[in-house]
Amino acid sequence: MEKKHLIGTIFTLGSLPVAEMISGAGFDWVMIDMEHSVLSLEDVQRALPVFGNKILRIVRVPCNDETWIKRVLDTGCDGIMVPMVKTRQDAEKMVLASKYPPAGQRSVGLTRAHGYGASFSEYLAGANSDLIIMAQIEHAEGVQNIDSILNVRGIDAIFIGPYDLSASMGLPGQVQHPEVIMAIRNVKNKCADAAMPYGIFASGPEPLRQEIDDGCRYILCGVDSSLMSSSLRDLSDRLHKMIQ
Ligand code: 3PY
Ligand code: MG
Repeated sequence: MEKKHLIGTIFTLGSLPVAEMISGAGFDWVMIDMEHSVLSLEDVQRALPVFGNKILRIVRVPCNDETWIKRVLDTGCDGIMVPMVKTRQDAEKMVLASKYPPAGQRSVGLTRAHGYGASFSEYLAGANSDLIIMAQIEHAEGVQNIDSILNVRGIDAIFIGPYDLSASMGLPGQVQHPEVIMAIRNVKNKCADAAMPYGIFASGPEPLRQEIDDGCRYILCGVDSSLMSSSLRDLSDRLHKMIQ
């Protein structure tokens, strides 16, 4: 039976053992973040086989750009997340860059995604339907234009970014502010009406209880670097207390 909720976390460190740890920890998906990290395309391509194919590997591209989208898809990831989709035009642009003709304008290469040639025809035949194309709604303008964005064919999921959304509303970091919560609720309701799967990020698990109850499909929690940093600080604090 297909899972209703997919749990994931964010990979930014580029370390192959960290990729192995994330996929071994039982997550359903990972967001490999090229927007807020120093990850190179080579880092991403090296990490993909280490994650393996039991975990859905979605790469967040640095921006809504045709060149980035084609190069990232050519690494052989399972899909992309495009930040800051604010208008119908933004949504159309990302879909055109993500789909091979006739649905779009993705250029045809011969890369890791195509098994370096061995699975060229199969990849071309399946890419438009199999790859997961996520649009991030994380700006007040995107919330305002959600109806027209949802009308663009070829988007597989909406991903809500509470941090950028709160910043665009003049409330940076205040992701629990009632106005931010109301804007998020609006997007969630529209997604539900359009039968569009959606996802959301939280830095820790607590607020995600509600999201699970509300039907969120792509649950995203934590960032590898901050998980490691907070465990290290916690360990150090506890040891310091013992020697006082
Ligand atoms: C945000 O909250 O802005 C995000 O992009 C989370 O991934
Ligand atoms: Mg963001």
